Amino acid sequence: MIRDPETLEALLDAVNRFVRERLVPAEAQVAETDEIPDDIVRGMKELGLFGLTVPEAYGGLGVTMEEEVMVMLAMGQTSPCFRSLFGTTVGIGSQGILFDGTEAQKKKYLPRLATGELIASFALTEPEAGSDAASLRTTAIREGDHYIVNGTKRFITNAPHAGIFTLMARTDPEDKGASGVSAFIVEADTPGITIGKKDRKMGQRGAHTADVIFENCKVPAAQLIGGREGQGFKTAMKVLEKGRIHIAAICVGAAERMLRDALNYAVERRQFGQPIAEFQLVQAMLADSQAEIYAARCMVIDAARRRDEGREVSTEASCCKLFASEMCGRVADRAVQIFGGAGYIADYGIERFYRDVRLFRLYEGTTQIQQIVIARNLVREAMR
Ligand code: COS
Repeated sequence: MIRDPETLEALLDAVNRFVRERLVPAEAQVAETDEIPDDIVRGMKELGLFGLTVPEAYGGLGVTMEEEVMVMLAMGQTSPCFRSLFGTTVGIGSQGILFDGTEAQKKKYLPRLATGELIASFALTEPEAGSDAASLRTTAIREGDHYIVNGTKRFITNAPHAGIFTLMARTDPEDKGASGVSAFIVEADTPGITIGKKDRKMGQRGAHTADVIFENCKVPAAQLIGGREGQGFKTAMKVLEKGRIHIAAICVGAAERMLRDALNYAVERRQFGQPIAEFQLVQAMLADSQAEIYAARCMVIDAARRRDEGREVSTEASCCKLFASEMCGRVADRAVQIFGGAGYIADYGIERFYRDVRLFRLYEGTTQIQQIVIARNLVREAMR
């Protein structure tokens, strides 16, 4: 759903300009230094990117899913690390508060998230619990008006920068499954929290992940999202479901960028007396990429519209994440192939994208998890 085409167009123009003029020229530097410069972060805040999904009543732009997708298609045109900084805040980091938080929790945190003053991280994954999210072991045991949290969270995006964590922890240690899990908003400066050293990753330099270790961390009971125990796994699933459409849109944007770079290279690069773009074997790679990008783009927009209509989109969100991330991987591979030897050399940039986009098939639910979600939904429906 697009609320007002003119307002959206103005936002997209601003985002496209920002991507073109500020982010793309900074890509190599960010990859080199592993830091996003402060003036770029300021620019993101000025554009309202940190408040994209926060409702207007709490100081954000309150975009619909379709509008969010349009912004992510534009943001995807540059290094994914830039999206990662505000994307976890407007996405999985804060949506739990929005979906299931109390009014007091929304009022306390959403306005500060919307301005970018607070960065939000999503703390679900653990050393022993990734795809099997319901098996998480971090505990939050009620003692009076507090919970005592113990456990380790792993690969937590933006952990070194986070002001708050949406934390999933087991409030009922007797219940080993999903219904023993609760969600909390934990302020990062709460005593008992240690952030591990930044992970050394395959790509996406500039985006930082780390362990978050909780040792007898005393979290006020008022931080329990929605004030109800046992709802945390469902909150996490709702958050991830929406996040999958968001990430799929980023995959489409990144694939468009890689195809554009590969096409420009193919037109310039001459072999056997002609631009390599004139060879049919190269054209096949360009054509297959364009067709798959178009398919993924249509899927993502359709899923977003369905979600805006209030329809159930568990299957569609997983289809989008599965297809768009795998498609993005194929396009990255073909783009490197079209660049030939230059595709393997860092100076040309495509090698960096190839590494950066590899993560899309892994995080926020691997391809195999998306297959499981889709198949389970199909079978459940058929057996009804
Ligand atoms: N929206 C709302 N509720 C949902 C939901 C969704 N999309 N998906 C599941 N639930 C609910 C179920 O309805 C169920 O509630 P009831 O007990 O009331 O019926 C509850 O959550 C447990 O669901 P389920 O039985 O499906 O749990 P499983 O442990 O079997 O879940 C999958 C399996 C694979 C679906 C889940 O663990 C998952 O998505 N894993 C991937 C997690 C992930 O993305 N990790 C990446 C790191 S986080 S960035």
